Amino acid sequence: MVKKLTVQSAYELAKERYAAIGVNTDTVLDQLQKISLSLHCWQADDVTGFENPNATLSGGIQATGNYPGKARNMEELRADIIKAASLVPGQHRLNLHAIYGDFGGKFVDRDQIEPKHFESWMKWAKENGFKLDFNSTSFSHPKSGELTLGNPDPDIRNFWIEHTKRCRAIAEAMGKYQGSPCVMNLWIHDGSKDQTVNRMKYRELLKDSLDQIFAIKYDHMKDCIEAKLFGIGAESYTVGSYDFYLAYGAKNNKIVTLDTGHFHLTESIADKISSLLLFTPEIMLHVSRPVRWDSDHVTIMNDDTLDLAKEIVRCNALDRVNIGLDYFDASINRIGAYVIGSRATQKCFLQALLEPLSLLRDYEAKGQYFQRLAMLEEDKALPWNAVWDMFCLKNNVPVGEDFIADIEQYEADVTSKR
Ligand code: RNT
Ligand code: ZN
Repeated sequence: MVKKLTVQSAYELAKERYAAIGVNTDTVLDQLQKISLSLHCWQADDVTGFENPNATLSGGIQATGNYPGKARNMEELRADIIKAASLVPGQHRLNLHAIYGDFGGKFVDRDQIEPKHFESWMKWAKENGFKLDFNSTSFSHPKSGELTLGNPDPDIRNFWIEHTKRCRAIAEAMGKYQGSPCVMNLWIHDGSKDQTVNRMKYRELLKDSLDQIFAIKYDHMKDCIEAKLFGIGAESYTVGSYDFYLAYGAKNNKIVTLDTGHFHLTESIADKISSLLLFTPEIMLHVSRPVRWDSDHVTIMNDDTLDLAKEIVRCNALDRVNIGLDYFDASINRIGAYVIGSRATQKCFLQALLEPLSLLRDYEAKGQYFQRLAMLEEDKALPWNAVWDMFCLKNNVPVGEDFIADIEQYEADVTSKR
């Protein structure tokens, strides 16, 4: 166990070290405290949901691995989320997908869902200190096929329009109930495996579907639209591409969701932040880790995530960026996966907040580029970890690697018995 006294004295030294370059670590701790992550409920059960326990995941996404202990029902999923959140410092949100409704053991089709199917979630969330976010679910359904909101078949397209409209109404009910806007993300997998000669047609249909879906104005929810590059089995064309949603969002004042796995692998997501913020109201992030493709590996504290966090802080945009996580690894302890990814994301934001920005900007203004680069390099090795440990200590969660033992214990007591 990391000793409290060790954390406190290391923090005092770090505080002094950062003060020398004009950074107040106490202020940074307060800023970090205000950053809420939106934890994705679907990490606990490999994106299965409660519509049908034998559902197979479709829509070009995959959770690979077969680690024992996956949550099999709502009770287990809720318990796992509470456990994960107890090991992550701070107050966080929970991101639900439409297939996670409380359907009371009955089959409720997607064009029939209502706020009442999420009432128990709303109450549970309130009791446990979470605010809810929401997602429509177009995948893993007999009507999913290759095309949903972009489908030329009016029956199928209308089914999904109805589903998505209902999801917005549910998000509105959640937002009202919890007194904090519910952020609703719309992602569809529409695309085609091989070359299509109708790129325009499906996009026209999607645009029209979105116009219909967004016709009602709500006050307690926020709409996000998530683009993608390709999916498994939909490699040649994606109807909802980045250009498509960027243009739609800029024109219709909608939030564009940036999933860090949805771009060419060498593309910088960080560089998109400032451009988007000039033309769209806010940003929704799906923080993930693509390994060679949109593999949804557990988020870690890598350069991509650090760059993203730094860019958001440098844009002074923390209040305009909603930070959601989106990965699903079924090959390791799933609660551990939540905790690693959440804490890694927070560590990135912490380092971003600790950056000696005014000093760096001063160098830049004076054309002192050697000094700027030197400081950026030195910054990497400053004792941010002592500030992180203090943040964990203050929040009463395990410091450093101590959370490993907690997860092992939960595995021995709970998940291994499933
Ligand atoms: C898929 C998208 C989408 C999903 C979730 C489950 O590539 O990233 O956000 O991961 O809706
Ligand atoms: Zn995503």
